[in-house]
Amino acid sequence: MKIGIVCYPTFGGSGVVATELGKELALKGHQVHFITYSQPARLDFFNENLFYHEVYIPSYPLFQYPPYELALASKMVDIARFEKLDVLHVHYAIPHASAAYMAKQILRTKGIYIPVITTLHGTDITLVGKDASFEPVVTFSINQSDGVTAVSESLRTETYEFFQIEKEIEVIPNFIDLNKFKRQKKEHFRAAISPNNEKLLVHTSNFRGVKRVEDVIRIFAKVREKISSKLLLVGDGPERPKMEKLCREMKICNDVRFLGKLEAVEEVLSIADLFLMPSEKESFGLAALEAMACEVPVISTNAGGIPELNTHGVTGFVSEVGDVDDMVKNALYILDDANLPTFKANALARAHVFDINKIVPLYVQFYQRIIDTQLAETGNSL
Ligand code: GMT
Repeated sequence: MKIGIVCYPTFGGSGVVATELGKELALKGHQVHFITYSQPARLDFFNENLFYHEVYIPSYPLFQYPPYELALASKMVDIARFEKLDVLHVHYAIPHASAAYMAKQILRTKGIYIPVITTLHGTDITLVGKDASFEPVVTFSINQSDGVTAVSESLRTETYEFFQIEKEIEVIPNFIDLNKFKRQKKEHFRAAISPNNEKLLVHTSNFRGVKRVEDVIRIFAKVREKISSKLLLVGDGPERPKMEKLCREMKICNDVRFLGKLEAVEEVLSIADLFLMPSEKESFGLAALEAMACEVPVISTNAGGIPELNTHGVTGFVSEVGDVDDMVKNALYILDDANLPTFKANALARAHVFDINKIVPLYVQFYQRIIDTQLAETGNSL
């Protein structure tokens, strides 16, 4: 199959999922063409089936806002036409689904029929997409997609609740490469970070408001009063300066490390005892799955799709958004040496449900179904 993948090239969840999906499809013999504005962060190896096409946006003094969507649609037309793509798979509705709709219409005028599949990732529905500035376009472009997937049941439900969607939405959950994300022996690293065998709590995110990093720090400060522990914060984003200030005010800087953006997150997760995800919104919680694959139990909220991943009382605990005290109580329970090994083993077992080898074939089957449906329809109309 020849597949065009459109995504954000950043470290964010949707870009990571799209890139890992493309890499795996290429390894399985499919030809994959990434179309985006810069090299995807995790597109880090050579394979004869992988191609990357950069979207170039010409600048002109008239443009206060350079029209990325138009440049993207033109690039999709070009690649679909000349590479003879079988399917175009766009990740994150805004603006990829509407740009794909435009590309599809242009291709039709040239007698080329290419099915478009849109994968909804979260904030494209739960936050940004709901804004009146985008809602009509998001609704239209989802309905115009030939296939639609969502990364959790919760996101599927929320999409139907908020938007007038006529399409069937298929849930294909996110996945994990268990060969990459596995607990590695990093004793020297652990000894350097927690020299007195303090417990290690970890949080990774893009430090945006919805992640509630302040709750991470407040949970940690209270846990630290009961158990000697350290906190590692991976990632960067708009909330970071405020969080650094908070740590200084709380006088806990000696036990908190801001590590910034890291490629090898699995190395940090390999020395962790507990992962904190107190998010206000989270359609799936890929960062928690990465932690679980490294045998790290999860303290999270019950927001969005997280409970579909983090099983309460088994792989960790889920609490109401903002209930810091409950999350502290649960964290202390897990960190008890009598409980920790069981939670670690359960977290790993649950991660296996989302094994890349089980989930990626679901996408291939979905592509084939949508391609066959479209062939039947266009075949009939020709
Ligand atoms: O969390 C973010 O802000 C990044 C965002 C993205 O689209 O890059 O992540 C969303 O997609 C991920 C991959 O499907 C999910 O694991 C995240 O839960 C989801 N984030 C939210 O819903 C806030």
